[in-house]
Amino acid sequence: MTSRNDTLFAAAQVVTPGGVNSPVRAFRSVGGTPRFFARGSGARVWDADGKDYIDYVGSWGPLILGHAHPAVVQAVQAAAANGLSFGAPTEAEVELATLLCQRVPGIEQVRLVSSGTEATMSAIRLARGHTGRSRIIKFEGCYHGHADSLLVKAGSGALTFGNPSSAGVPAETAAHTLVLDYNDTAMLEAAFAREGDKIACIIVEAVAGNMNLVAPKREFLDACRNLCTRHGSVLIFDEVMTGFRVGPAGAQGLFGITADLVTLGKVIGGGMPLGAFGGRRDIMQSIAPLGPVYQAGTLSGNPVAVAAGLVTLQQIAAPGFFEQLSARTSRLVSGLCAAAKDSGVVFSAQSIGGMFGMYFREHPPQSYAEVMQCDVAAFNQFFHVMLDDGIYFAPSAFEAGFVSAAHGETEIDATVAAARGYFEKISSKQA
Ligand code: HOZ
Repeated sequence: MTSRNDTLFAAAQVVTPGGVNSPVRAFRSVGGTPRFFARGSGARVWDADGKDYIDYVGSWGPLILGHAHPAVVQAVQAAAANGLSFGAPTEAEVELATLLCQRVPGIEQVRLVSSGTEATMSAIRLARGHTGRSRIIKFEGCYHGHADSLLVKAGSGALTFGNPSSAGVPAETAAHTLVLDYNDTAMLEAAFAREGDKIACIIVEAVAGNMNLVAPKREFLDACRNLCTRHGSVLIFDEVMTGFRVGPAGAQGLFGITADLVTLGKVIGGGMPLGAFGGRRDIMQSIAPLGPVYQAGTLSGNPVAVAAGLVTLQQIAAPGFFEQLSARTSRLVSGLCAAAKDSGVVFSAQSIGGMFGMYFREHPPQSYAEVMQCDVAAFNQFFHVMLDDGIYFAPSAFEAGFVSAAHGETEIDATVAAARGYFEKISSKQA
């Protein structure tokens, strides 16, 4: 019998390229029909056929409180009742900007935008405008949204679908982007030795989360910081994914390194479209209307999105919030690893705060090259068995997963039990 998901997917493909509004949703690398979701509550989502799943995608990171958290829904409803958009300043924007300045290391001034892509694209322009240089450094497998200069050897859907360097990006634009290996300090030092005076900025995911999860080496992040300082380049930490996710002060707080500019998105909008970039005051003052770097947006600082973001940031400031989120995420990861080990399945996993990576490989990868050694076919099989069992992981071997505060031990243990059942089954088949 054709499911409602199949019917909707067929209809969607007629009117939308690939049937989806963002490629990572399309299930193309894992195969099968994407689930069309009708509703979500807490840690669970329900698809168009009424089947429910424990959700580890969380809208790709924003839903740190889980789906339809009552306080967020109430704040959104109240804000909407007062008007959806003004295209003029509001008091709540000042409150959110103040909170970001207080909680994110190095942010002295911040500008609100509508997405993570806008934040990174604007931060790059600002770094170039501020330094008067064109060259930027990014790392292979890191994804910073879909602006032209950043779609070079990118991660996320670009990597999943085998087009890490997008068509449609002029060679002249890509030529200004120098792509280096993540976690390769020697390569980074050599690049600065060669052309440090031409480099406007480094943009880096301080914990890479768009080629699955790759933890940074301490010396690599230190080198990013020190080389930028020495050569007058701007260090941009892309914390769209890690901000308020790996800890209360993001990756900067976790590693004790302060970037010059930080980009934010996902959690700061609590599920609504909101991004931000901020950092050193002297750099931020180059932005219009104060300076010559132009940046704008009709819906920037949208009051409904800001209301969702504000209440989310208030909720996650509760004492013990991150300790509990981290403990739950590491319970998931250690449960999965133990289940695989007991069955002799080649598998590893790790977590940082509320995000995690799973790898069909003996050890967590430390580089893009090691990520590419993961067994994608094994992941795809695992993904589908879990999906049938009501567990929704990201439909790609190259994405990080997310746990929310709504994931209790019940959900985590049910997930581990389902994985254990699968691992035991495949190991008995192999025996
Ligand atoms: N940045 C998200 C995780 N890789 C994906 C969002 C999207 O591309 O739809």
